[in-house]
Amino acid sequence: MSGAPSSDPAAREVLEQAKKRGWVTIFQRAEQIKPCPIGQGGGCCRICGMGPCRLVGEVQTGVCGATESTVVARNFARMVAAGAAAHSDHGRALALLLQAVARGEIPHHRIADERKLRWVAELMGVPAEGRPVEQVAAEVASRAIEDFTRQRGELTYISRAPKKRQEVWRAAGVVPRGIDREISEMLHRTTIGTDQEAEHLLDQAVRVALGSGWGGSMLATDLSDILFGTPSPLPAEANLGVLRAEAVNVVVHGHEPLLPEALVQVLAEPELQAEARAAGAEGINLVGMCCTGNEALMRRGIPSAGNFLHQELAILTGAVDAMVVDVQCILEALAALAKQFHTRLITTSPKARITGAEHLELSEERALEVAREIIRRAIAAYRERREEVAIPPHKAALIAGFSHEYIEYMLGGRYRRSFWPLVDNIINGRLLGVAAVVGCNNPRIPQDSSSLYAIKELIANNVLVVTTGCTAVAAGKHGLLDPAMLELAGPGLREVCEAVGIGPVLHLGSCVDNSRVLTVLSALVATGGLGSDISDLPAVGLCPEWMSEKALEIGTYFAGSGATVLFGGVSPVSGSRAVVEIMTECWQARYGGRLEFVGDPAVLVSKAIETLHRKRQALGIDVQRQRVLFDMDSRRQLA
Ligand code: NFS
Repeated sequence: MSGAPSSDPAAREVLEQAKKRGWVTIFQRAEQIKPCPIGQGGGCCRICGMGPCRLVGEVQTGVCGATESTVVARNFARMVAAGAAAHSDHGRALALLLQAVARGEIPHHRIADERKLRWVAELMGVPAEGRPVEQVAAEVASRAIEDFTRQRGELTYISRAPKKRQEVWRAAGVVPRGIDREISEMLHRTTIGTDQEAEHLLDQAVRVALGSGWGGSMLATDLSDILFGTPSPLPAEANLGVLRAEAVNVVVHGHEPLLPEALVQVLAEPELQAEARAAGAEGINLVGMCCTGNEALMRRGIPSAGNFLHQELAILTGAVDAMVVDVQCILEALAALAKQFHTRLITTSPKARITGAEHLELSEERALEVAREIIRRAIAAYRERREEVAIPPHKAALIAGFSHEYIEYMLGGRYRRSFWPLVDNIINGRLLGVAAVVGCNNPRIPQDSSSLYAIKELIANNVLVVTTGCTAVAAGKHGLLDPAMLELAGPGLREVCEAVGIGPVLHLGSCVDNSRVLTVLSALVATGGLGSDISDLPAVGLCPEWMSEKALEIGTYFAGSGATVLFGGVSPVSGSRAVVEIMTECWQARYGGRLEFVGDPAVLVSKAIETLHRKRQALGIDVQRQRVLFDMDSRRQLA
């Protein structure tokens, strides 16, 4: 990769402008602030008032005597707990929303997918047959809420994992009890002078993460589907080019699906449209960003303006009239930046405010009212536009909306939903395996570069790729979610995709929707033919450009679920060789999965492909196919 900050031409164009105008973005701040190498590798302990203790050189322990492995494991475990708290709190919000809807407290809201509700009820052991939908919904909501607060016993959805996997967890003592209990216990155990054995701490990190993956996140996915509809494929577009100079542009950014759903509902109201036209605009253009963007994209085909590193860039186009945010991954810098433009930055969550932003609190009952008010504020801002509008013309067509239900249906047909065609094509060698390429942007890595490189190499080597979060948006912006991209796929993958009628890269949703990947993996095991546990499957997880604590939590639950997980970028545990060994060798022995940090994207991909071959060998299905190696020419063509 050259020294360019982004592999996205839209980003490069806006950054070029920003440089001329003296606007500062995350890209410059990342250059100015050099990360502390000790903290970066997890070796700085600041959990009490005797430190911070930086374990470096001669300093082998903290003031309390905490060793390198304890400090590094503790720091990692706390990051996992924070990530799990974020994703699970998102799930909790939906459980409470479902409860309110079931009680009739939100008249404008209906259950969108009754079939999914009844399926979830069955999984939870809630009797559904012949009962009114509200009753079933109320009980499902209570069961979901119980999963957060349970003190003893096992998380409900543990039963969705393969039997063998459940036994692995029971043997290791890591079956989550209640989602909140595990997070809270993790915080307790990482306080000064409590749990002081790295392996023991990291087992609890696995337990916390499983509580999110098979609990908070999986509930978030299921309950969103019930409340707003289960996604199925639809066409859309992605990148800054989805902003429209002549329209009132509202960017909805953050994570929770409630607001974009409300905005979609009111968007077409004649009064609002008339008000927009009276302000001189051609209409109202709603676009998404980050994971809220993914939610709206998956269910409503709302275009995505970009991923994590695009949030400031969108404002810099001068075309954003309102940027509405709720929780997670929202840059505080947006507040100061929006002030330099006419853009209204509006916070909507009772959990998150930003100094300098307008706050307009969203509650379930008032969702539509708030949505209208947001649009009105955007229209008012449109009248105040003062900077020249310069929208880079880049956008790509894509197909999004692959729920696991749809994948099963698409593979097997309407009347015989089945994962067998996928399993069969893995066994016969047309497909080498399946990879989930997920995660963030990180300004320390040229935007999207590692993710795109990994995806392209994998599909060229006949690996079916599923993607979520900001990586999914990266894939979308660069055309990789367009089925026409089949030309980049290896011959086996191409054949399978053509037969089924899909592209080689499937967008599965936002980051909580990584739980859809867990569901697909469990379904592959249940189909038979590829072993008896997730750890047997020729499947890998890659997170090439991680940045958030949530990414670490996702990686940990996949590793704890038996998958080989490879992260790019820097390692937050490089400060302790012992911790690195626990998360690779020990976890491999205990969970059949591992979490490894690999800086170099080429090594990352090689390791992923090696893993798939190794799994195939163990299953006795490995036919040696030549690895497609990219020479410089083909790389340039891809770029
Ligand atoms: Ni995931 Fe979504 Fe993006 Fe990373 Fe942030 S938006 S929850 S954490 S940056 S993928």
